[in-house]
Order: sequence, then C-alpha cells, then structure tokens
Amino acid sequence: MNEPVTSLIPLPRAVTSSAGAFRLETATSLSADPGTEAVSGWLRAALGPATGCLLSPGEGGIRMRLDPDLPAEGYLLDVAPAGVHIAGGSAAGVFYGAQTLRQLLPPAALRGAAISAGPWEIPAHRIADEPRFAWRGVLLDVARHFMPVSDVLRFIDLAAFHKLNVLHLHLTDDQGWRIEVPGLPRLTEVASWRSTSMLGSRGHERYDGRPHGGYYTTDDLREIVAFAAARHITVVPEVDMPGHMQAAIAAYPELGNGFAGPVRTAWGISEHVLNVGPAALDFCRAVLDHVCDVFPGELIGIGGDECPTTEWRDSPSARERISAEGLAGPHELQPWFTARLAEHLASRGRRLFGWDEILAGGAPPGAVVAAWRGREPTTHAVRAGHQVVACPDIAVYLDYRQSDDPGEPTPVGTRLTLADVFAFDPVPAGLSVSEAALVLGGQANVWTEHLESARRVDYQAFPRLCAFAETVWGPPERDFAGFSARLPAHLARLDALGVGYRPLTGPRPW
Ligand code: TNX
Repeated sequence: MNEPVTSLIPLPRAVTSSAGAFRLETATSLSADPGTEAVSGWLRAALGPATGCLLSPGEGGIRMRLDPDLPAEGYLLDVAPAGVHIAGGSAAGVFYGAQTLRQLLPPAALRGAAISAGPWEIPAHRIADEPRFAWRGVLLDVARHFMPVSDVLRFIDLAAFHKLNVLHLHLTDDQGWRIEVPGLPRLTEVASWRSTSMLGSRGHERYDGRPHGGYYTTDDLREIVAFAAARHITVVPEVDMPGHMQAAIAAYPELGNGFAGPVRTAWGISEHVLNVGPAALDFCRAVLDHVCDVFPGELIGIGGDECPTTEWRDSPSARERISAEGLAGPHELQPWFTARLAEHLASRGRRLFGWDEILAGGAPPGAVVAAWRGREPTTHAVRAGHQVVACPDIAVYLDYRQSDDPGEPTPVGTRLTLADVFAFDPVPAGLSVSEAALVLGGQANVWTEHLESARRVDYQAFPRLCAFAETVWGPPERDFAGFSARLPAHLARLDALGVGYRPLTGPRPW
C-alpha cells in the first residue's frame, strides 16, 4: 500500500486498496446530498486555498451523502479513478470521511496558501471506519493563561483533524476568570487580571511573575461554539466551583469567607473558596444561566475539584448552612452545594459535569464524572452508576513532561511519554460489560500553568494528542510500532499545518 493510506492517524478500521488513483483538479466538482451541505462547505474552504480546486457544486467528482445503515459517526470512503464517494451515518461521519480525505492528499494541501500545483492524487482504495468511543475529548485551560480566540479556533481545528469531538473549556480558576457575565462587571474588570508578584519557585512550581489577563466576550464564546459545531466538536464549558474561585472572590469579596486579597498569582490550590451561602449560590446560578445561554450542549461543567474545607471550619456563614441543612460538618457542604447546582441545571434541561471529587458524599443522579486522580475514580464512578470520562493524570495530562531530559521546557508532573499516552485505555481492567458501557470515552487535559502561548501548547500537545486520538478512536488492540511507523508522514502534515510539536528526537533547547 502507498504512504498516505498507511500513515493515517487515527488508524482507520479497515482499508482495501485497488488499482489507479483519483486526481483532484481545478474542474473537480463536489456534490452534497441533503444533510451534508455544511460538511461540503467546510471541505471546500479547507482545500481551496492550498490546492486551487474550488470544488464547485456538480456531479462526477466528489460526492457526499448520508447512509442511515452506517454507525452514527462512521463513514465509508471510496476513492476510485472516476470519483470519490463519502458516505456517513450522520453529518459527523461524513465530516470524518472528509478529514481522512485531507490526510490522504499531499501535505501541501493542508497549507493556508498554494505553494504547489499538485498533482493532488489519491491512490484508489476503500476505507470503512468508525470510532470506538462517543467522547473523544481534550481539555484546554484558558484560565491559567488566556488564549486569544484565534488560538482557540486553531486548537479546535487541530483537534477535529484528529477526529476528536469534545472541547472541555476550563474557563475560570483561582488565577483568572475568562468570561463576561452580564450584570457582574467586576468579573471582567477585576477577576480577569492578575498582577506581578511571586517570582521564583516552590517545589516544581515555577511562577513567571508576569501580569496577565484577558477574557472572552459573549460574542467571542458564541464564535467558539459555532466554529466547533461546524467541526462536529461540542464545547463543554466549565466554571470551577466552589473551590478554584479566588479570582471571583477577589472581584466580589462577599462570595468568600473574609478573604480580601487579589486574584491569585501563584499556581497550586487556593484555600479561599466560596462561602456557599444564599448570595454565593445566587451568583453561581446567575453565572450558570448565562453559560447555558451561550453553550447549547447538554453538559455544563461546575468543576468541583480540589476544594479545601479549611475556611469552612471557622466561617459563620458555613456554620449557619451546616446547621440549617442538618449537615454533619464542613465536609458535607460541597456535596450539598453540588446537588443545588445539579437541580438548577436540571431545571434548564442540562446535566452537571464535574471532576471526580464530586463522588465524595454522593454525586447528584445523572451527573457525568471526569475521572482524573489516577485510574481508580473511573471504576468508582461507574460502580456508583455514573457515566464517566476517563482522563487519569498519570496517562493523559499533556502538561506533564514528555521525558526526563533536563531540557524539557515544562519539567512538571510525572513523565508521560508518547508511548505512555498511546498505551492509555479509557476502560480500566476489571469492569463488567454494563459498567464498561458507562465509560463514555477519554479526554486528554492541557493545563496551562506553564504554557503561556499557543506555541507552548503545541509543544506539549503534539504529537501526544495524535497518540491519544488513536486511543479513543481506534480499537483496544493497538500497536505502538505501527503508530511510530505512521507518525513521520503525519508530522509532515502537522508541519504543513504550522504546528510547533515536540520533535521525536528530543526537546528543543528553550
Ligand atoms: C490538577 S485536574 C488540577 C488542575 C491543575 C493540574 C495540573 C484537576 C481537576 N485539577 O487545577 O492545573 O492538576 O496538572
């Protein structure tokens, strides 16, 4: 078989080769059957600038259509000398077939402008493909370091290129609040900015000591949602509460337990948390109402991770809440609070999505859990009857260092090599069939304490995100040698797309 077909990432289910090749030419037409028009528009825009092939509507070149007999996200891609035929179980399936088509063309077809006149040839073959998991996610932390909208859109494009379908957007944290909320102006005036301080380091934490900030307007967020939707990616927003809230408390001290300081300038976990009184709950409901208006997906993230109870031990409002609700102590405040948020989301037809800490004391029924603290919480979540997204830090935290080489630019976390990420399986050993069915899929998390630019995000995310894509798209039996053999040709695609990935030979001397 030829190189593009044998270097696809993620690896398709089944490929059969035949004789001849299809040649994309200036006159090649594209016909889109009902339900595939949007995908055809996207493919035209994706291929036009670099190939000069405008793919005008018409018969006889590339044809897209829906086929209800195919799996929802599955596709059949038939490349013959006379034409290309993409059939999908849904528009998403057709979109994945079209993404595969992009990978099959010479890498120059992926550039933003024409540097080659072709020929744009694809050897004849047939691919039958479908994903293993419904949730193929990636988290982007835009709270620790704000990323301009254009960088977020580019990241979405790269995720879609690897057939991922969820962007978990971490929008708020101790170190910054990144969304405009009508009626709460101090969130963007105060909570979105942090000032210089805390130069130096503590343990492996390195502080950059730089002022930093930024936020997304409502129109920015709507653009992100629409751009992602056009690439069959659902954006799952997260507003982290009741911990990781220092930025909001800096803006509105009445939400806290007496803390009157600034937006946090150190990494790590703040002990300044929400006071979970009526005013704080009203604030959270107002923020979630706005988030529900902007993000149409069913799941809304409320975070829930790493919430120290230190302040709740002495806070009058926490004590009042504990006695009014008949709770056994401060440790029962977070589950009580999470249950109120779940009720509020349910009243708006949405479901709560939270980190595995929400399992402590019982997560609200119907909540979807992001299991991050190693492998055990995935099992815990399904045994408690919850759907779960597996994102164990020890397997898929892309902020973690890629080798033990002292030259790695972000030497944090445990070492997580390309091979380690490739070996990830979202379903832990020992689950029954019905338990395993609750594992929606997996997610790679890009935390950005140490990634202050799109370039640094590229470096941490690639090529490990390519390996991750295969763990959630492909079957459980995987072969790292085969993946490694396909990777160089795929890196040529990333070069054409302008991705600043980590070279396979070792770290860059930064
Ligand atoms: C833990 S994962 C966190 C994040 C940090 C990350 C750093 C999770 C729910 N919480 O706040 O950014 O570790 O690797």
